[in-house]
Formats: sequence, C-alpha cells, structure tokens
Amino acid sequence: MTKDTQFTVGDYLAERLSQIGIINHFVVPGDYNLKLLDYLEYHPKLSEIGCCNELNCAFAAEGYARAHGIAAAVVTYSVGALTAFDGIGGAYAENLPVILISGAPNTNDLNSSHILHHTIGTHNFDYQMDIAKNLTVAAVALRRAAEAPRLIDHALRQAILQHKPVYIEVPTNMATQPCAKPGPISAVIEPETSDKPSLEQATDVAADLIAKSEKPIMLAGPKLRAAGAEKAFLKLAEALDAAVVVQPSAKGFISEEFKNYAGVYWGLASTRAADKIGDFADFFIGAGTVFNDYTSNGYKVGPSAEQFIDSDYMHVTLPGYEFTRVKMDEFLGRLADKVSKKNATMVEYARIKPALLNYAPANPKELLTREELMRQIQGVIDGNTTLYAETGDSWFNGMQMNLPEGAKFEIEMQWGHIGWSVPSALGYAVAAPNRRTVIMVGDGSFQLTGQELAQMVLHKLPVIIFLINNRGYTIEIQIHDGPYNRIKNWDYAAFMESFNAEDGKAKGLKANTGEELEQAIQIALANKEGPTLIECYNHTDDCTKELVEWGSTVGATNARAPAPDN
Ligand code: TPU
Ligand code: MG
Repeated sequence: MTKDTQFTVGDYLAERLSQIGIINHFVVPGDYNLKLLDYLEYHPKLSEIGCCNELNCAFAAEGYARAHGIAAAVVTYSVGALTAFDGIGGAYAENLPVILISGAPNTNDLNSSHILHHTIGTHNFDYQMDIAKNLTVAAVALRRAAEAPRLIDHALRQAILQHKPVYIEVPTNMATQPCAKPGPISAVIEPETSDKPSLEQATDVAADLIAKSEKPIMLAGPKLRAAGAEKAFLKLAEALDAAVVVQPSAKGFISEEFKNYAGVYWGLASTRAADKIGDFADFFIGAGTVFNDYTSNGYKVGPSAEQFIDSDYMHVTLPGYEFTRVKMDEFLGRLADKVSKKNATMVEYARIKPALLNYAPANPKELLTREELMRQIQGVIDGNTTLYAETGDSWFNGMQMNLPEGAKFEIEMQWGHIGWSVPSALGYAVAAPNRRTVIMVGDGSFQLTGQELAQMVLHKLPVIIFLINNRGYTIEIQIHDGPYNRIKNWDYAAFMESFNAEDGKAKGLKANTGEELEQAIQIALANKEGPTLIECYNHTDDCTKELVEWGSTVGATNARAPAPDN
C-alpha cells in the first residue's frame, strides 16, 4: 500500500499509538474503519492482529495491556463497537488502559436525515457515544480534522493517567483529512506527581498510626500493578518486616518467594493461612485494594476503617483523614523511610505457616482427579510462565498454584466474564512471545470464545491450554444448581485441530488418566510452532473445597431478602 505525502488524522493517530508504546493493535475490519486501518498499516512500527469477533478483539487488547501496559482495538460502528463494549467494561473493571477506536458514519451523514447501515435504522447516531461515556474515562468523537490532535491526545492521556479504557470515534471520511503533526509525546505520557505537602503529611500520619499499632500486616490489592507501585510496596514491607498478603486479583504482583509472603487473603478461600495471619493482625496497610462481594465472601472479609490505611492511584485514605494528590508509589516509598521494624505478624506467621501444597502422584493408570491434574499443571509452571486462570473452579485451583520467582498470574475476577481467558491470552502471548503462556479454562467458559485459538495457530504462538472438561458449569452448581448448569459436550481436541486447516501446527490432545496427561504435557512443551490444547477429564463433583464453601456464601449473599420499606 502506498499513501500520499500529506499528513492526516489517520497518520496522527497511528503516530501517537506508536509513541505510547503500542506495537500490535487488534482489529476487526468493517467499511466504516477500512481507511483508518490503512493508515495504521502505513505506519512502519504498527502491526495489526485480526480477531474473529469484536468481543475477542477487546479481550485480546485487554490481554496485551496486561503484558505490555497499554493496548488498542479497532472496530466498526455499532455491530462491532457494541460487541466490543463488553470487553471494554472488563478493561475498566480490571484497570487496563485499552483504547477502543471505532469507525463511524461519514460526517455529512451524521447531521442528515439519511438512514445508514449498521445502525438501529433511525437518525440517532448518539447511542454508541452514550454507552462509551459510561464504560471509559474519556470518550471523544472526531468531527473536524483540526480538533483531532487535541481530542486524541486528551483520550490517550486519560487512559495512561487513570489506567482505564478510552474511546475514540473516527468517521469514515476523517482518517484521510490533513491535520497538524504531533508535538512532543511527553504532553501525553508525562506522569502526574504528588502534591509534596500532602505527601509529607499523609506519610507522617500513616507512620504515626503504624507506630501505635502492634501487629501491622500489608495487603496488596488489584490496583497495585496498574499504579506501578510494586517496588515501593516491597520497600515498605522490608522496612517493617511485616507479613504480606495479597487479594485474589493481586496474586503474582508480589513474588511468592519473597520471605514475608503469606498467601492470598480471601477468607475461607485463602491460601497459606493468609486468613489466620490477617485475623491475628491489628492494622492493615493496603495498596490498591478492592473488596467486592466475591473477594470479601459476602462482605465478611476485610479490615474495619479504624484499622486500615489504603492508598489508591492518587489518594490515600487513613482513619479520620483523606489525602488527595498523593500517588501510591510515592506514598509507600516515602512511608518506608519513616517507619521502623514491626515484625509481630512475621513472628506469628513463622509459627502457623503451613507447608506448601504438594500432592502425591496418583496411580498413572487411573482416571484423572482434580488433585493429579493440578499436580501436573504445577510442574509446567516455571519462572518464565504466565498462568491464566479463567472463571470457574480454575479460579480456586489457580489461587493454590505456587508461583516460582518470575512466574506471573492473570485473572479477571472483577468483571468475571466466562470466555475471557482464550482471547486475553492471545493478546498476552502476542505482547510477550518469549514467555510460556498457560491457560486453565473450564469447558463452559471455553465455549464462548474458543474460536480465537485460530489466531494463536496463525501467529504460531505456543500457548498451552488445559481445558478442564467437567461437563458443565460447576461453579454455578456450587452457587445454585439447576438443569441449566449442564451443557452439550464438545470434542475439544478435534476443535483445536480444525484450526490447522492447510498449514497450522496446533495440537489437540485428550487426557483421561495421569499417564495420558504426562505424555500430552511433553508434546505440548515440545510444540513451539503453535498452541496445544489438552482436554482433561474432571468429574463434575471433583472440585476444590474452597469453591464449595465460597459458592454457598455467594448463594446466600445473592438470596438476601429485600430490606423492608421504612
Ligand atoms: O470449573 P467450572 O466447571 O466451574 O468452569 P466452566 O465449565 O468454565 O463453567 C463456568 C460457569 C459460569 C457461568 C455460566 N461461571 N459463571 N457463569 C455466569 C456467566 C455468564 N456469562 C458470562 C459472560 N459470564 C459469566 N460469569
Ligand atoms: Mg465446567
């Protein structure tokens, strides 16, 4: 493709995407975005990855942002964007800056009485923008080329500062319009800093509260990574020498080999006795925590406001105080300079710390059990692995996996969209091709988005997928059972191989016994030219005890009677 020499809105957007670090953008083409896609293609440093549908496209971008910090998805108007919005809601919930770019009708049609395709067939062209405003932190619609640089820069900066998705609408005749060239990229990416007096006062108050406590503990939450505050968190943990626990969505943000690591703090679904050391503590120092109904086991888990400091991206909450414009990493780092050692939780943890889960091998000829399956998956996780845990019993199995130094863990627990893992892992593997990406996904979840394996075949990504076939929606069975939780079985191994068509190198395997699983894993590890899916037998009732207990608390929380009128 060749382009004319004029610098256009399409060039501007392409250049800015490249400047903020995007190398691959995820797309589903449509006539409203084709010209724009050409301009993104013209850019020498951008390369597109096509997806099967826009939900997957948004999830792939979300996964790319997990590995790479920021991502972009380009879709067509309405039929594309409305589907992508589901994944964009997920990116919002999960604190991932995904730039959703949608084509739109020609500017001449937007104010006319024309009826256009891919719309609801009225003269209402606002509904998409109205939805976008609710699911992003900045939604801009380009209507004049002269305004495009300002609107694009505004949206990109908000995505970066707020760690959330943004929306840019580009009419079909806009990418070709001439516009100004970009100014310095620092205008978009330069981070905000704390207000110095607020930072000093917040850390003084926090240090004083910690000094008055006897048994402080540190708690990492899901926003810690987006805030880029992991190092500052560890610096404070070293200074205090206190026990460190993490919320389920923050698993892997702190090294599990760190000497003060004391597990996932999730009430009855906790690991490594994190709940017990949490009960022992008298003061919590949180960083980016979120307690929702799931992670608080129906609002039962978590410190009271009087015994809790929490730092967010740009503010700190302390008992009786609120400091705005205090940045999480600066707060934790500065606080570390002001505290002295307070290691009561570590002394206690050394007493109660359980041995790491380590299942004994099962008889290799027998039908697979959940424990044997997890024992073998654990063996695949090395320091270069990223483990994806999909909604379902994979959440609970995932929590219990031990992550060696360097291993990473991805989960989507706030949005909780079944089918997230396969397309998200596609985006992740595109961004981090040298890591070993491993997915644990249930049969029910897989049925939503499994076709995106095709892109892993096309791009020769050696992702390993453990498809845990327990013939239904076991997580839902544990919350509330009914006939709707049984699903049609598929031949998942054959489904994987169907994507090979003429030239693919994917492998689809089945493992019913321990021995078969061991062999399948060897084949998967040797297959460097494409994904390998291993369909693993798992009896419907053979799930974690944590899922059973958690499911009953969720069921009870859902079933609370309406409050009486007053
Ligand atoms: O391990 P297991 O059997 O629980 O996992 P599987 O087979 O993946 O089943 C997941 C069942 C499930 C459903 C149907 N979990 N949550 N849901 C509700 C749900 C429905 N639709 C979307 C998009 N997301 C959901 N979480
Ligand atoms: Mg299942």
